[in-house]
Amino acid sequence: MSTSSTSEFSEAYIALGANLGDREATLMKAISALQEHPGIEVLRGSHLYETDPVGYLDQPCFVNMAVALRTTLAPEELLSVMLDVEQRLGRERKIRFGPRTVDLDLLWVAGREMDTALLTLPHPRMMERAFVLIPLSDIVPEGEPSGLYENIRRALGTIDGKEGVRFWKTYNWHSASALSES
Ligand code: X6L
Ligand code: MG
Ligand code: MG
Repeated sequence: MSTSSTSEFSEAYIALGANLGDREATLMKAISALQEHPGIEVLRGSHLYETDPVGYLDQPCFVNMAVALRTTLAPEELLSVMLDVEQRLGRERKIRFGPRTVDLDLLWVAGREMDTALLTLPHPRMMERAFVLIPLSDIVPEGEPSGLYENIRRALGTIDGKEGVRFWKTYNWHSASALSES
């Protein structure tokens, strides 16, 4: 029997970014909002990085980070929770690739590959973006069975733009329920 397809939890990784308002406070609120959802447990958080904008250059620097979570939700349900969190924190969609209060991107869900109109997994551009890979490499364990860690390391060896990602602040997520289980 396959454990990944029958487990009540899936492990997943999300990238977060913000470049308007109090960027750090907004990211912390987004993580708290995810954690407060009954079907989501935030397991680990990366450090915070200040990053030069990519794609649309005439906008403020971002703060980017990544979180690991486990969830009972299907990927589409998790995505819908993420979009709801973006809305509640005041995300407005104006300029494509432009400034945003907060952005939550679903990168990877254990054992899941999919390509629908709503969602592609793994995220098709995650291995091209230093502002995603550098935070992600903080929280993906070396022994991750799919080889995700090695894929991140390989991508980080070849991509451009790593100098545009600067360590900004340490961050340690302490999950209340993960602690109570241990
Ligand atoms: C050519 C054309 C090369 C477009 C790159 C890259 C477009 C990334 C969009 C691209 C291109 C994106 C963030 C950001 C954005 C972020 C930082 C995107 C979506 N989001 N820059 N730019 N952090 N530093 O979270 O990822 S827009
Ligand atoms: Mg994004
Ligand atoms: Mg997005």
